[in-house]
Amino acid sequence: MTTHTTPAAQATAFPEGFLWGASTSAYQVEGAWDADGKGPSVIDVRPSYPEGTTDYKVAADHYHRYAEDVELFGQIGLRAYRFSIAWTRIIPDGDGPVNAEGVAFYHRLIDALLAAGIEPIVTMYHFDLPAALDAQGGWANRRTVDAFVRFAELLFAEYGSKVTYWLTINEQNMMILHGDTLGTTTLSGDEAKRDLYQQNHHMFLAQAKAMLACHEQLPKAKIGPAPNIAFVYPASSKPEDILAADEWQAIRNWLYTDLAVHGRYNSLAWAYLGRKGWQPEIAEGDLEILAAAQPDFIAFNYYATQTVGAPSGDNGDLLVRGADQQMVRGEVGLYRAINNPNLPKNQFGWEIDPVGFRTTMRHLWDRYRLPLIITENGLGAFDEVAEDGKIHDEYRIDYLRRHIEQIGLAIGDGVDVFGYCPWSAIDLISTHQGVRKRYGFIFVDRDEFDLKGLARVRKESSFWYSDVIASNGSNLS
Ligand code: BGP
Repeated sequence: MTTHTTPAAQATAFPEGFLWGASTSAYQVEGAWDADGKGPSVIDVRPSYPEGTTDYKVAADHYHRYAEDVELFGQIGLRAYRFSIAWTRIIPDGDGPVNAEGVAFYHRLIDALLAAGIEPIVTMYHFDLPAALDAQGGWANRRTVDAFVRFAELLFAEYGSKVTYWLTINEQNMMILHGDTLGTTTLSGDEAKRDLYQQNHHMFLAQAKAMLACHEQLPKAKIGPAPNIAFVYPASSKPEDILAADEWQAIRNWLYTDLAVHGRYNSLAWAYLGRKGWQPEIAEGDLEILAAAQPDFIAFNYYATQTVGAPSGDNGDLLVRGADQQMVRGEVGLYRAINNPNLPKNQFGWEIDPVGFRTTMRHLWDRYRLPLIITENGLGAFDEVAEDGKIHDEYRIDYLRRHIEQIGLAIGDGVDVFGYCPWSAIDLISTHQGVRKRYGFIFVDRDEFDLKGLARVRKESSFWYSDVIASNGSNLS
């Protein structure tokens, strides 16, 4: 449906060594939530789970089946696998004793990946804060910063001889803007928002200290942030629409990347926080630490762009349809949420915008001149096993093809992109819709209420992706 009438639409070959990969996160794929000494995370102690899913804590049981899974990743031909390490497997209460069995699990996983020729890309924290730290205030408590830095240093010491690529915090911006994976709070209104931006500041500090420690401990390693970046379009060429788009762009995107790269608060976002009375307290020395830390690359997750217009100042500025992290919500008086009439939506209401992917890459490159890696992108769908026993996910192939094409075009634009890890390597638990909403290249035979055998079956998209990888992106047919 996209027409390629864009200027300079000249794709360039993907560079040698391009990291064709796929992604998961610990709590969504591993299961074994309390096995072998693992402590509970905020995810494990949630009072309810998406869609009332039972056996949520089994997930895809990757903890017990990682060897079979890595073998399948090898068959697909993955050159990289982005996964997260569960903090509570390594340090069950977040800052106490180390759990040797948890440490050993990730050694086994990393060793299996390396033996299969797959580059491990490690996220240090993907939504699963230790529940014991949450009970002490979570990220609102500065001690969590120290706990994270200790955890990070331990990971570097344990796995640093095997892992080159490190990601600090997955989608810090989505945790702040949507909040449901952050931890518990009893606050509300402005107090809750102020607290949220204090947590945000502490996460920035934790990230900066982890980047500094990484460079000190592992001179050859590379580390970067992993926000969700969605380019923001103005609804029209009206000057007021442009201003509104700038506001949301700063608050949603640039606040996080400016801080990670330049070590300073984006000024539009800072002014917004000031008007609201939500600016965090900055302790002596914090700004120096933020400024001293430098990422080696920017990893980002991309699913959709967002479109906003000038606000009307009433509830009409809000999009009232249970907006999740990929839908623009709007903020009364600041920017109005707009349904982009030029874009189709997936069955969960997320706009599909491959060209916006190119725009997002171009802007990230232009702003920061750091190499980019895409650590999530993909299509959730209710996949079914057909009568022939196969999973015919042509819709996913179409989605991925159209996004990979845009990476080629972005490379042609001069953008340095060194990897693509779509979501997800294997079916796992969705953050919002339980088990039936699937993203994987590999089907896992279970549903919401029946664990069945958890058998693995490669989907048609995985065979297509094998050809893409084997041709280094030149064969997308
Ligand atoms: C991102 C998260 C992932 C994943 C993905 C898909 O925001 O980093 O953990 O869940 O979104 O979202 P969902 O599972 O809600 O479809």
